[in-house]
Amino acid sequence: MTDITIWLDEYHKGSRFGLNGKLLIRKSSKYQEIIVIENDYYGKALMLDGCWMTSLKDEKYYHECLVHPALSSIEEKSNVLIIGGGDGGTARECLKYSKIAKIDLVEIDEEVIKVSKNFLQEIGGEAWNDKRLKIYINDGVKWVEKTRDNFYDVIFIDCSDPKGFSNLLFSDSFYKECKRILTPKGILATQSESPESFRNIHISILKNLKKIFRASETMYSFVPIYPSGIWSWTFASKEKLYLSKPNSKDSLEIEKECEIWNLNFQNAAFKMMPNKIVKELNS
Ligand code: SPD
Repeated sequence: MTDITIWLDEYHKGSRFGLNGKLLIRKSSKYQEIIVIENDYYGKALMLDGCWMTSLKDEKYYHECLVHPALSSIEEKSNVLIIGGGDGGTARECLKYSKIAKIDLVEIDEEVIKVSKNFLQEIGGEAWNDKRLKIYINDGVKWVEKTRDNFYDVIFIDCSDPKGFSNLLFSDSFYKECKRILTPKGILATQSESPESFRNIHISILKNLKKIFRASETMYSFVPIYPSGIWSWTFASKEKLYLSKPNSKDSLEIEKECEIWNLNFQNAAFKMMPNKIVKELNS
C-alpha cells in the first residue's frame, strides 16, 4: 500500500476515462499490469493493462447483468463455468442460487485473484470460502476444448476487452466449443462490449452468436467507469430464449438481494438495442 495519489486513465480512441485516487498496488504479472486505486466516489477500482475492470461503486451494474438473466431463467443450473471473473463478482452473484452445486472458475492470471482477495475483498466476499466454488488457474480456451460434450448448464464469459490473450474468447471457434459443452437447454452468457465505444466488436459478437446458436438475445445497461458508459451482455442457447419476457419463480427471491437487477429492469434492458445496431444487424 502507498500514500501516492494519482490520476489513472483508460485511453480509448482519443478519449480518457479516468479516476483520481490513492494507489494501493501496481504490479506486473506474467500476463498484464495490475493496478488498484481508491477513489473517493467509486471506491477501490481495478485496472488491467490500462483497461478498467471494476470498481466497488459500479461493479453490481456489471455482475448482476451478466449473471441473473441467465440463472433466473434456467431450471437446471447445478453445474456452472466462469471463464475469467478473477475479481470474484460473478461467482458471488451465482452463489445466490441454492440450486448451484458447483462452479468451476477458470482464470488465466492467478495474480488477479490474489490482488482481488487482498485489495477488493468486498467484491468476492464470502464466495471465496464457498465450497461450491472451485478455482483453476488455466487458459479458458484450453479448458473448454478439453471439456466433454453437454457438460455445463451455464457458461459465463467474464473477460477483458479483446486484445492479447483474451482475443480468442471472442472467436467463432471458441463459441462453437462453448456450444458443444453446454447441456441442450444450457445458456452461454458473455459480456459483449459497448455498442458505442466498441461498436465493431459488439456487432461481430452478436452476429457470430446468432450464426452459431439457435437463439441469442442482448441487453444494454450502464457501467459508469467503462468507455462511453453504455455496455452490453449477450445470452445464447441451443433452445429458444425468452429473456425479454422474463418470468421466473427464482427471480423474486433473488431480486431482494440485488442492487440493480430485477425483472422490470431486465424486461426493459432487453429492449434497449440502439436502432443503428438493429439496422446493422439486419443489413
Ligand atoms: N472494458 C472492460 C471490459 C471488462 C469486462 N470484464 C470486467 C470484469 C469484471 N468481473
